Amino acid sequence: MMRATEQTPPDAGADFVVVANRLPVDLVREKDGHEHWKASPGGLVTALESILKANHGAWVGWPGVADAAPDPFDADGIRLHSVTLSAEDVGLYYEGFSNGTLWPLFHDVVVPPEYHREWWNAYVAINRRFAEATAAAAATDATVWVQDYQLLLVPRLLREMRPDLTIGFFLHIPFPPVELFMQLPWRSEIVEGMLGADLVGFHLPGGADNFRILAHRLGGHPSVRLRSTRGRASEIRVDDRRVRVGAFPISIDSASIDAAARDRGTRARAERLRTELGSPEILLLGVDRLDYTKGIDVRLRALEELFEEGRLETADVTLLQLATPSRERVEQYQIMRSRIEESVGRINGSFGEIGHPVVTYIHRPVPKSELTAFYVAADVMLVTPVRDGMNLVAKEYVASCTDGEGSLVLSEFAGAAAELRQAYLCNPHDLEGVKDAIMAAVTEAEDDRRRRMRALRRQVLGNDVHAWARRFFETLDATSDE
Ligand code: ADQ
Repeated sequence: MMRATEQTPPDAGADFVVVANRLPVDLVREKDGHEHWKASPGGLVTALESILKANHGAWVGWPGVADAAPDPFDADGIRLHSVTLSAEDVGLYYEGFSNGTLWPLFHDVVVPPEYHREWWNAYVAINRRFAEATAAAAATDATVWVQDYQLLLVPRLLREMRPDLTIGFFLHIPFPPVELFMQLPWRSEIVEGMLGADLVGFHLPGGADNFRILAHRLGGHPSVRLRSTRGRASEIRVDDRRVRVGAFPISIDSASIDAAARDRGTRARAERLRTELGSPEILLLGVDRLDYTKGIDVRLRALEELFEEGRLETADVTLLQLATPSRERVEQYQIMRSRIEESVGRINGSFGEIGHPVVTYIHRPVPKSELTAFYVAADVMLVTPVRDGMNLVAKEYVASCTDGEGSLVLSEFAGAAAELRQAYLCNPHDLEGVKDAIMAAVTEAEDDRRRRMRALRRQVLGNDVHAWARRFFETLDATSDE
């Protein structure tokens, strides 16, 4: 990887800069052909909004449309700087290296990662483009927070361009075991890229441990040394710098979801929804991006067998599965989508009645307010990923169970399982175990179910996304002060 050249800070840069693959906006095209940018509030925006506004904050990212090159503009009080990507860039850097190589590799190789040099070359070039845009947007001594697996090289590139900056990096997906990571032809470059940050954060201590070992083996600096854990994050010495490494489990805006779930309109919508679904005795719910890591197939197979074995009565039970379209041009996603849709068809063909499918499948995104009503309506939430960094859906469901009713079936392979110990935990590779967890969630005595939900709600309401961001920044500040 070529070294980047040092740059002079801009005169009027931002003191705090978030760098993420996507800007928090969508391009909206009106019926009359008029186009405009609309803020798309995700979890990260919610977490960082107050810090961004209080610190002349800026956000650097791709606006989500090939070749779009808007000048810097403001959305909801945040300055947005676009990184322009051509359709070819998107194919190679985003769909290719990010989602065809890193995503499956970091999710325990659930589908085979592909290693292509042209994908890698594009990834390097585009990471450099993000680093340059950030260097141009950040004021002297600013703090920069780089997000996720699409930008693993940015911390180092940015440090070479702008040694004055304090740089944090957070990975939203799992960091894989050493033996799997070692498959990557560009493993040293990736680890060195991440080591450019002052603080490298993961959801779980396991990911942080994997990274520490790899940094030691592949860091490429003769002086990479590990120090014993102190407090929240342990440190790695890279030449004369210290890099902190730690676990920061992300969360949700629990209070606002709790409030939305208590809203009268939401509750009325939840009631109507149950009626529209044929007033089932038990409503099971799945909410996912349509992704092969999410284990939608696992829960469909479990349900099919429970029906076949007569452990669940089809007259009593309905599954509502919401699956947001995702990465539709990546081949593995097309294969998975047709498999899932085939299963839904098979289950309804075998067990549904006219006017009463046992699985209702919606392949569209749902507005947030509607989603909360779905959570409120559900009796049992099924979260069965084969691998997931955290899984916010599990936490959103818990925050929506304001009356203390509702059961969460949760895969042990979701990061959320480390905190949500009172869920009905299951191993998604053990189909009998998944079936037993669903049955326990459906049949356990009400007192026990409520006791579990109380514990889950204490966890989720007591640890929200604001606390997550605060913990990360306090640790980052402490690192740069030293
Ligand atoms: P994701 O893989 O996208 O995130 P998740 O954490 O569940 O997974 O977040 C999905 C978000 O999209 C949730 O806020 C959910 O409400 C929303 N969503 C999902 N399906 C939807 C639908 N049909 N309609 C509307 N909204 C829908 C990545 C990692 C996760 C990690 C997060 C945050 O893969 O492991 O938890 O980042 O770090």
